[in-house]
Amino acid sequence: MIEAATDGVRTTCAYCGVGCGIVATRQGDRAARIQGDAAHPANHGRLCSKGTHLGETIGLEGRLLHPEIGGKRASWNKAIAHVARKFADTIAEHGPDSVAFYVSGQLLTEDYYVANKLMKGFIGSANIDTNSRLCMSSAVAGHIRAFGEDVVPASYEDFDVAQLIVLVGSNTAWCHPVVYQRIMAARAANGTKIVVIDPRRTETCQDADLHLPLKPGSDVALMNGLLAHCRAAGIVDEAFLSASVSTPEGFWDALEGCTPEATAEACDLPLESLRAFFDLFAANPRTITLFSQGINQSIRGTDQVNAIINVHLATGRIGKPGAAPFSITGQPNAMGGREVGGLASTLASHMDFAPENRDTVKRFWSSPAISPKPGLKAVDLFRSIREGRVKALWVMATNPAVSLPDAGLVRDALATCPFVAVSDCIADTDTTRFAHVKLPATGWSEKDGTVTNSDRWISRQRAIFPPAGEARHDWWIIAQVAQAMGWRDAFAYDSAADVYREHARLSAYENHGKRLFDLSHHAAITNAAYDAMEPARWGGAPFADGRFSTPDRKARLVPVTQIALQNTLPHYPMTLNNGRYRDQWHTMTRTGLSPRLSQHLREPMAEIHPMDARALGIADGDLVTVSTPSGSSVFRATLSDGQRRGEVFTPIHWTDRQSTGGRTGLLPRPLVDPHSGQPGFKNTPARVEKFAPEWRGFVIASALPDAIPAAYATRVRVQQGWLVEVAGDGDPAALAKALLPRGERIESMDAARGTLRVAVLDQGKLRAALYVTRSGGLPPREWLVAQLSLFEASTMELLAGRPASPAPDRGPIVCVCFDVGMNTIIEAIASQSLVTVEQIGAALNAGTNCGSCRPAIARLLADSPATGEPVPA
Ligand SMILES: Nc1nc2c(c(=O)[nH]1)N[C@H]1C(S)=C(S)[C@@H](COP(=O)(O)OP(=O)(O)OC[C@H]3O[C@@H](n4cnc5c(=O)[nH]c(N)nc54)[C@H](O)[C@@H]3O)O[C@H]1N2
Ligand SMILES: Nc1nc2c(c(=O)[nH]1)N[C@H]1C(S)=C(S)[C@@H](COP(=O)(O)OP(=O)(O)OC[C@H]3O[C@@H](n4cnc5c(=O)[nH]c(N)nc54)[C@H](O)[C@@H]3O)O[C@H]1N2
Ligand code: SF4
Ligand SMILES: [Mo]
Repeated sequence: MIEAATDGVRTTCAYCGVGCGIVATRQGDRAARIQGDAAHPANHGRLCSKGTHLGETIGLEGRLLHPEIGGKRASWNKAIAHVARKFADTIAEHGPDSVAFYVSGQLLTEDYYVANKLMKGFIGSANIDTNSRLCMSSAVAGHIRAFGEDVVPASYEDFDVAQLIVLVGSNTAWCHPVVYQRIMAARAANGTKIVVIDPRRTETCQDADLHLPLKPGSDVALMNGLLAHCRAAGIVDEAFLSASVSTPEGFWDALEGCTPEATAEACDLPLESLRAFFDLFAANPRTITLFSQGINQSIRGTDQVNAIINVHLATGRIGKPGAAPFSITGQPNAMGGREVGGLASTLASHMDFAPENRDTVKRFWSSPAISPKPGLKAVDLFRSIREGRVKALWVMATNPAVSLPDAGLVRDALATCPFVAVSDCIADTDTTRFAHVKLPATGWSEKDGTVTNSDRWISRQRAIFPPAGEARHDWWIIAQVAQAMGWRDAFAYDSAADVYREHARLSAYENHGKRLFDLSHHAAITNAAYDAMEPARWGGAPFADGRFSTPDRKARLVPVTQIALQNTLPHYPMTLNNGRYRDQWHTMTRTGLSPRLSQHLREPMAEIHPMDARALGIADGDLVTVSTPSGSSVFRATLSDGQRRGEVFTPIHWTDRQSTGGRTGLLPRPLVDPHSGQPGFKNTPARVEKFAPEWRGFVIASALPDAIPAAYATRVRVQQGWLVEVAGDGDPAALAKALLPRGERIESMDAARGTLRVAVLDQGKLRAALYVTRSGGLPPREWLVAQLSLFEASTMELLAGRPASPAPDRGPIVCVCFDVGMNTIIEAIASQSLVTVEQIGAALNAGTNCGSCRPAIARLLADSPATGEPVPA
């Protein structure tokens, strides 16, 4: 039932690295109809829930509409001159390495290119790092070690012909939903086998043949065990190894102890599951191993990446249709950032800081001062700011006050840094609160340029609307500052096309086949051709000829060994794992605006195994404090046997802007991988304790003040306003006073039960309401949320928190496209004897639009007593 369109503006989704094509049809000033682009090779018309509901995030709410200096509105001329002067003065006094940019995989390639050129070629420092350091840098380091170049040797078409797809440390069903649907389609058509390797049983496991819930951080042991098994089973490709791979001395000897038994023990997995995996691997040569943050975000991330690549190289499962290691990218332009060299450790255009590359790039840019060496990586960069060595910082398109590990230290750094400029499209984020200068950037629906997705398709993002207020494109802002710093000619770009041409020329410059990344076909692209550009993939089928980007053209097997990770500490006996929710994007500055997307999971939950919960005296729905050596925060506990014992999982999305609880960003340690500098977000020693507030409750309101005075408060968007879950001590009347607007007030209080209920009406319409209890229950949220801004409910109903004749409770919303709740689905399964996801779709529409909830529906089917079959563990 996907509706795909071809008329309208053809652009690319704002969110993940799947890179789905979108057709947006403008409807009025700031509204657009969003549909999948049937002609786009990444999605063929499909969109997930986030893409489908982009329309709810393109209004002007919360936008930064004009530049600000010191919190006051300023003209662009003044703001640009101010930033240029601060940077120039700091450089003059303290040298080029005293300034830095911290940028993002959410910049377009053109923005990224100009920022990188300014810092590395003109300021002459490589202190430009990107949030991709937190995301892909271990994959980059692993690729360079194995292939001599950061190339992802896979494409989505490989899923269509693979026999086996192994998903390692990737919750694909939630984080790359359209890729997941493609995998499911391949499975339906060809019987493709699916194995998921993840400590948690996620929705990605729903249709898997096998789930290996390994001990966190034991992926090297698992892959080494697999490799040893491949050798024992005689499926090592000796011909490929001798022609195309160099094998270091002693490589195989080091794997001798990696028996299935030792591996099962190291990974804490049942031997039979492990053998089942090894057998599947041996039997299915066309294998894709897709991996993401469960692999990259570890202090052994680079070794984990090479452990996976080793298996593929040794079995010759690379450079052939349906066979490859596949590092899937997270952000919409993570790949584009790698192409321009946006990391502090790369120079430009897939070149490093080797003298010949520096010479090439310097001549190409006619630049005065090419950086002699790599710059500071993100975690070190913020440490240097904290220590006063870096004194001027420009943050673009990222929210480091939330997303870097040890956010407390990062906030100290931002607070003490003598000069901080932030380019964002949103006015008030946890990071813009530290900015001396705020620069308004155009947002997704206004931007114009290119992005590169996970499988190397370069696609256009095109504007649907003119820029909001005085917002400007990021490349323009950077080029203006560069010009004001004196580099007029080198940054005299007229358009995004102008920048793109230069970027394409650099990729081809003195390349001579040394690097696969080569856009010579676009070096002279005209403005018109750029405007009309269809998605274009670079790199063809990488390594199909068995030749790699190393000097001897051979790939490298990299010896890696499992080390014991310190996942617990004396006062922190559990391990914190964390990651993403299906319908929220990072720090929620955009998805948080969408009432529909906020329906899926309305609170930051701490998922705990029921046995651990029992031992800690925690019941489902209790509040809990999760503490680590870096900080602590309160979450709502949810018990799940899909968690390993000893582990707790929390979402990364809630920030100070939404909440006083659920702040995962405060918890991870700032420990990094030694090769890539990527933080080990995924496993942090932690302690979980019951948090017992005197009262708990919730607030619905059409508007809210910035700060909510409660020990625990987490907010999400609902139609017409906000829903805030709260808990705290003392007199809840103080909360009512702080949160509820003036108006006609109706109130009920029951001192014995400790309940307080207040509703505020304005000319008969419900404006806000508060429901608090000390020991009793609370009314369901859905009906009340639906009453906001309506005349309908009676005083009696409002105070009761439910209608006089209640409709059945739908339960938590599963399908956000058609508003179908869990209870409705469970009821339909039972009463209509439904046994397939398709039948549920036919009966209720659920799962028939974007399809993001299909794994959740499958889970409800599996759990239903009538149809259920347990998922293999
Ligand atoms: N809905 C949504 N989608 C997104 C994003 C978003 O914010 N929201 N962000 C995008 C971005 S930038 C990125 S980088 C991607 C991330 O996409 P994913 O990598 O799929 O996302 P995560 O949820 O961070 O982590 C994936 C899994 O790693 C597992 N894991 C933890 N420790 C280990 C371990 O030791 N070994 C193994 N094998 N697995 C482990 C976790 O249990 C988790 O299920 O998602 C992109 N897509
Ligand atoms: N604990 C923990 N921390 C993590 C992770 C984890 O798994 N666990 N994952 C890490 C990963 S993989 C990633 S990618 C990061 C993401 O972390 P961040 O990059 O900090 O998260 P976002 O919320 O995407 O921040 C993007 C910011 O850019 C703004 N923005 C959007 N578009 C534009 C634009 O075009 N121009 C400008 N100038 N601004 C724009 C948005 O409003 C927002 O403020 O988080 C990392 N941090
Ligand atoms: S999978 Fe979803 S979030 Fe990712 S690009 Fe496609 S529509 Fe956007
Ligand atoms: Mo990411």
